[in-house]
Amino acid sequence: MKKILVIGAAGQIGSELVPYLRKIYGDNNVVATYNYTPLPLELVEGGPSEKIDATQGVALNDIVKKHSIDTIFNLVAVLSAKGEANPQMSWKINMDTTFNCFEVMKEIKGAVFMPSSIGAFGPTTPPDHTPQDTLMRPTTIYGISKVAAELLGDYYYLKYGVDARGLRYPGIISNVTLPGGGTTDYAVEIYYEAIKKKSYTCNLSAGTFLDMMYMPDALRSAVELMEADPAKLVHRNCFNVTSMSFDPEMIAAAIREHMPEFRLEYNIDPIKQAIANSWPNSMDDSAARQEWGWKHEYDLKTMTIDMLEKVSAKLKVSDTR
Ligand code: AKB
Repeated sequence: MKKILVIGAAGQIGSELVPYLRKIYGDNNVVATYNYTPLPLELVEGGPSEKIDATQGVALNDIVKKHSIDTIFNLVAVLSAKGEANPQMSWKINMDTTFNCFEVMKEIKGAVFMPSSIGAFGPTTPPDHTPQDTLMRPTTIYGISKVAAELLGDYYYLKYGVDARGLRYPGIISNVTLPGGGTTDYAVEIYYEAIKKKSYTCNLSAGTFLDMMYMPDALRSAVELMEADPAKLVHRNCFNVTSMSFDPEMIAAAIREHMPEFRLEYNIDPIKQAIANSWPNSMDDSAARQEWGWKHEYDLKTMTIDMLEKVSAKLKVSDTR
């Protein structure tokens, strides 16, 4: 059985990935770590946890040894928009953590899951059906750190035998933990505001198409990639994966199917808009589909039904507290 360390377990993906992994691999085999943001109680009570600053290699090494870890899921990242506010801090956190994960796992030839992003692409990348292997010259510090991390993953695999694998995630939409500091965050906020106010002011313009994915597909894709037969992997770091591509008008129309009075307005954030304009409209993820059988389950319609139901229930619960 794998012994897994999840770094960044309090974040949007980590807070759902930890219980998902614990169900598959056993509660005691998945160690949840956090640094500044405390873990939700459910994660603390559900299995082992540690507070750690993963930018410190010695501290990370100690935790890996203490729990006999053989696999790391590294979810620490300062996202795209937040990164532009403090590029130096973003680079340090994103890169030091990534580098330390690979360094620590090189001794034991362990495995590292590293999420990359649509943010790894840039304005010179072909924007439609963006190929798996293509020009990658991102213009954000986040994107630059993602490309560097992808290359490091291949390097540590080739040079040291670290089983490094990763996905280029699109915007992830979820109803448990809010994202923070991303360019695609609007696609989560819109559901919360629709339920609270029946209207939303979007900071990206109509016609801004971006790839997106619902959290259940994001969790499943990470595990399926890490369980994939290595002999079948032509690529490793990292695979394009997507479930849908839409613009703000399309997500608003999907919400209006259930809430005809929903209103969408715009107040463009120039920094986020410039970032979104530099990213693909839609990725080609056929390499993931061919090499390890990736298949999305949720589309815009089915995700919207589930989001409206789950977020409504969540907001009703918090209203009565
Ligand atoms: C962001 O918007 O920065 C992230 C991402 C697409 O990587 N959600």
